Amino acid sequence: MVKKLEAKPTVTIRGVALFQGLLSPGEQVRIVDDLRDVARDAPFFRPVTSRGQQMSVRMTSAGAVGWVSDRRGYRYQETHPEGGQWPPIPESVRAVWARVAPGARAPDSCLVNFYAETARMGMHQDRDEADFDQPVVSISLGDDALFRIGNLTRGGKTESVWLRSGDVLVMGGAARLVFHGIDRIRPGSSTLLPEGGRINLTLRVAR
Ligand code: MD3
Ligand code: FE
Repeated sequence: MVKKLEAKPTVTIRGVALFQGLLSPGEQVRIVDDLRDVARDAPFFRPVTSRGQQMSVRMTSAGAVGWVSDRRGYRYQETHPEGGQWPPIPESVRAVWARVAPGARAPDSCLVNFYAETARMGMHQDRDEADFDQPVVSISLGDDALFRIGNLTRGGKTESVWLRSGDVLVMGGAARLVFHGIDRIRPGSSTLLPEGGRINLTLRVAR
């Protein structure tokens, strides 16, 4: 029996495919180790919105382009805000994309979001990418997070689900442009990150 390479979602919520427990503890540790190297080359920064508000989530990126936000607005760019290129997307991370989005183009951007105890992310759409036919893949690591999914326009009824370390989400098709956010994390719910908190990776075809 060979190791299964393609995965099936455990549940689908409003078109978002959730693969619960897809990553083994060993795979999660390997990804976190690889992210330490990413953060050494491309340190986490605190983005500022175009309205001048600091976001509570800290971010960095890997890949040809990274997502940045400052008073000039949101965009993907080839350099870290402090200068220099982004490090390559680790193989341990690209392997997850291959398992859950085998037909898609290769990702050229991996956004790394770090949530300390009180960090959150308001409801928004991901629409800075060039090709909405390509999926977005999210990997949850560390503490549990309450993920909220809404509609194709702001407002209306929403549904929530707790994301746990090792869970993977795939946003494709009609779900690609749905509003979504993170209401809160559950501090102390995972021992993966020695200092606590949560890391979310979002793999994208940005260009
Ligand atoms: C649904 N991140 O970085 S990941 C983001 O947990 C972002 O850090 C959240 O939203 C986080 O933009 C949620 C799950 C996710 C990511 C992208 C999506 C859900 C999505 C794009 C479209 C629809
Ligand atoms: Fe998003």
